[in-house]
Amino acid sequence: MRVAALAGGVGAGKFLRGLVRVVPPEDLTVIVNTGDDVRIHGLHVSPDLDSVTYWLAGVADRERGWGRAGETFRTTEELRRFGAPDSWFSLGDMDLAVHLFRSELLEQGSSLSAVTAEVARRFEVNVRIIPMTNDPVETRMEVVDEGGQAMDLHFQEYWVKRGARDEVKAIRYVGAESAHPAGGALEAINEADAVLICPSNPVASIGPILAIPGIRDALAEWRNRAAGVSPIVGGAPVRGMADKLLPAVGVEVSAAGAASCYRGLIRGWVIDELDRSLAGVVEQQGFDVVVVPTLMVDDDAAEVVARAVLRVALDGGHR
Ligand code: FO1
Repeated sequence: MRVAALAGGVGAGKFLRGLVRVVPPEDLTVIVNTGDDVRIHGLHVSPDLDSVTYWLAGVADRERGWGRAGETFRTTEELRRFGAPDSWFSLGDMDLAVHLFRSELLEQGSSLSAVTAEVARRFEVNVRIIPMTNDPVETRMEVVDEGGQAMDLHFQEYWVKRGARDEVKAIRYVGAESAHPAGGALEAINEADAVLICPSNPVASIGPILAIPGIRDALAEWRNRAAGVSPIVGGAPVRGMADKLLPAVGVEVSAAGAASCYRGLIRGWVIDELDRSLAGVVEQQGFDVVVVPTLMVDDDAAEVVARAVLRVALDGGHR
């Protein structure tokens, strides 16, 4: 069975570990958000591509979510002592190796797709991980600070540098409208038996992927075999900033609100047991619903979620 999955960072990484217990890794293509990509100390950092790779490789830090387990931050600490302007962003010492490797290959003319495949190979990950595009796309946040000052920030400046303290007015995926899907992305969707949306932020993670011309249409065309997992449980994101970003696009912070971001794109939606009372509301929006425990505390829990979303993508909902 061939499966294509749209993915952001940590939530996707946890989920995909469950999915590869159900689907052979070589049958799985993961299309990953690159709107969060950022230049730090002159290096190309791709947080979501790296999170997906690290989780699938089994080297991710489960508590922190991003970066590698057993990581040290000596270089970042030293850069902070230097007063390096980008040292608000913590790059682990082992993680840094990936950014150096990626940046050098990109500079030599390799595509992000090629570098991503090379990194996955070195981590012995057999899943096909592809960036949503090889073109530059940047998620920008129009915000207002505590003093009423308007600012236009890179997503990582909003999230990491300023700790998501600003009020979000609008989100833009700059460059998306003229970007092309990376080679293999549309084919993976068109040829899949099931297309899945990982439990990732609909605005910061999946929104940029759907903004790449062609991807939304491909999903819509195959919506009868597509389904997603709610990243919102009990009215709050499992982790991350969806509670700040969904209201900015006029969407309620709930499993039903998150589903509404994908109306016309998927048939099925997996929600947590805590949100069972919302199942009817989600069904009224036209989705088949499956209710399971979605908190992926370990790979066994992630496998339950993976089986549930595959079931609803292929056969419809069972409550
Ligand atoms: N998140 C933080 O909150 N602080 C950091 O310093 C930080 C560094 C970082 C470095 C590499 C990487 O792959 C991810 C990193 N993240 C960090 C996570 C990242 O900012 C976001 O959580 C994702 O972009 C959202 O998907």
